[in-house]
Amino acid sequence: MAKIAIVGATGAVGIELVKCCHARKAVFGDAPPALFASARSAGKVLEGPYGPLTISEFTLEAVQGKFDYVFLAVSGSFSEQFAPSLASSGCWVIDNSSAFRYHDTVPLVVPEINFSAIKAIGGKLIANPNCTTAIAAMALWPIHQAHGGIKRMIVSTYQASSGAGEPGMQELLEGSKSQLLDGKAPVNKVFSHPLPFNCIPMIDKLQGNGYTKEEMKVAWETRKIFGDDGIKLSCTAVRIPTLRAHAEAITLETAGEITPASVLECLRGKPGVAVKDDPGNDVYPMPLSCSGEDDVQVGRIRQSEVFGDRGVDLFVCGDQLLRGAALNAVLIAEKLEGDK
Ligand code: 11C
Repeated sequence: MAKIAIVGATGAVGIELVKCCHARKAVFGDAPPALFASARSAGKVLEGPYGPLTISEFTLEAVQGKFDYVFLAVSGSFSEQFAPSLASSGCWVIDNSSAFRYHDTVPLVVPEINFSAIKAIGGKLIANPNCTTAIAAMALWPIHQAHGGIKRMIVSTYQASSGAGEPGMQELLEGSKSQLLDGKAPVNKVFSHPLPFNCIPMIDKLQGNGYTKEEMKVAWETRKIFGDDGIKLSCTAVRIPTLRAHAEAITLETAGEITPASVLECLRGKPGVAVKDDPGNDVYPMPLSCSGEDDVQVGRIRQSEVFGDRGVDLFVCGDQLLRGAALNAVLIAEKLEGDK
């Protein structure tokens, strides 16, 4: 029976972490995870698949050394402050923030791809990737392996409001309602512009090279997860008015020859990947059809007009809160539990 703590349990990712643990009761046991959040949320009751669970205030003393797995769904600064002490107290700490993703001493893990990095790097702190990276990586890794490696990629993202957490989703819903029901322009506080009926081509902070941090995360993290610093990747990240699934259009060039058929062959049967590629019958990945689903969907696979027999274009979609956050983290813990 694994002892699990979820810190940041009241947020959109925290709530999905509870559901993902419950769905794996056969692995972790029947006991519910202990839920922690800020003093403001302490005492609140969270309704979920285990029944009502009361949130406790997070303190280092309440958590360190007391759990097998601690999932952090908190800010980067919170993780920076507490994750190392929690990990050195003997808990496995799986951190959803970007605080440690680029540290050489911390593995950045998509369990189907580079679980072995945990043992290779050592330590008990594990970083969970950015959602946009994790979703694309599920589709790209089999292609990378089967075609002599991906050399270059151009990624354009269509990112859901859930990337900004529950407040982002609420702002989209409230803004859409106020426009449609009252004819009032949507108000924006979470996003830098109104999101309903709009798209915003700027996610996270601008970097010195003109890209945003979200765009650079996709490049930095893909290279680290794939263990290949040679991959060239250029990304444009765009927020669109969807609720909880990110979509990505990807053009890639491989070292070896590649065809839509060879892509289908390498993707078929891969855990966590669902091929949705029958455009003649309107079957392709979409945010609505992958919301609430564990699998990342891949489709619209076609030979690239730019890279010829060394390139394809494809479209990928995944639930931002699941593969992009909670599910990936819980699958890491599930594999660690299986490794015992
Ligand atoms: C978004 N990808 O859609 C971001 C959210 O690095 O974990 C996740 C940020 C991160 O806004």
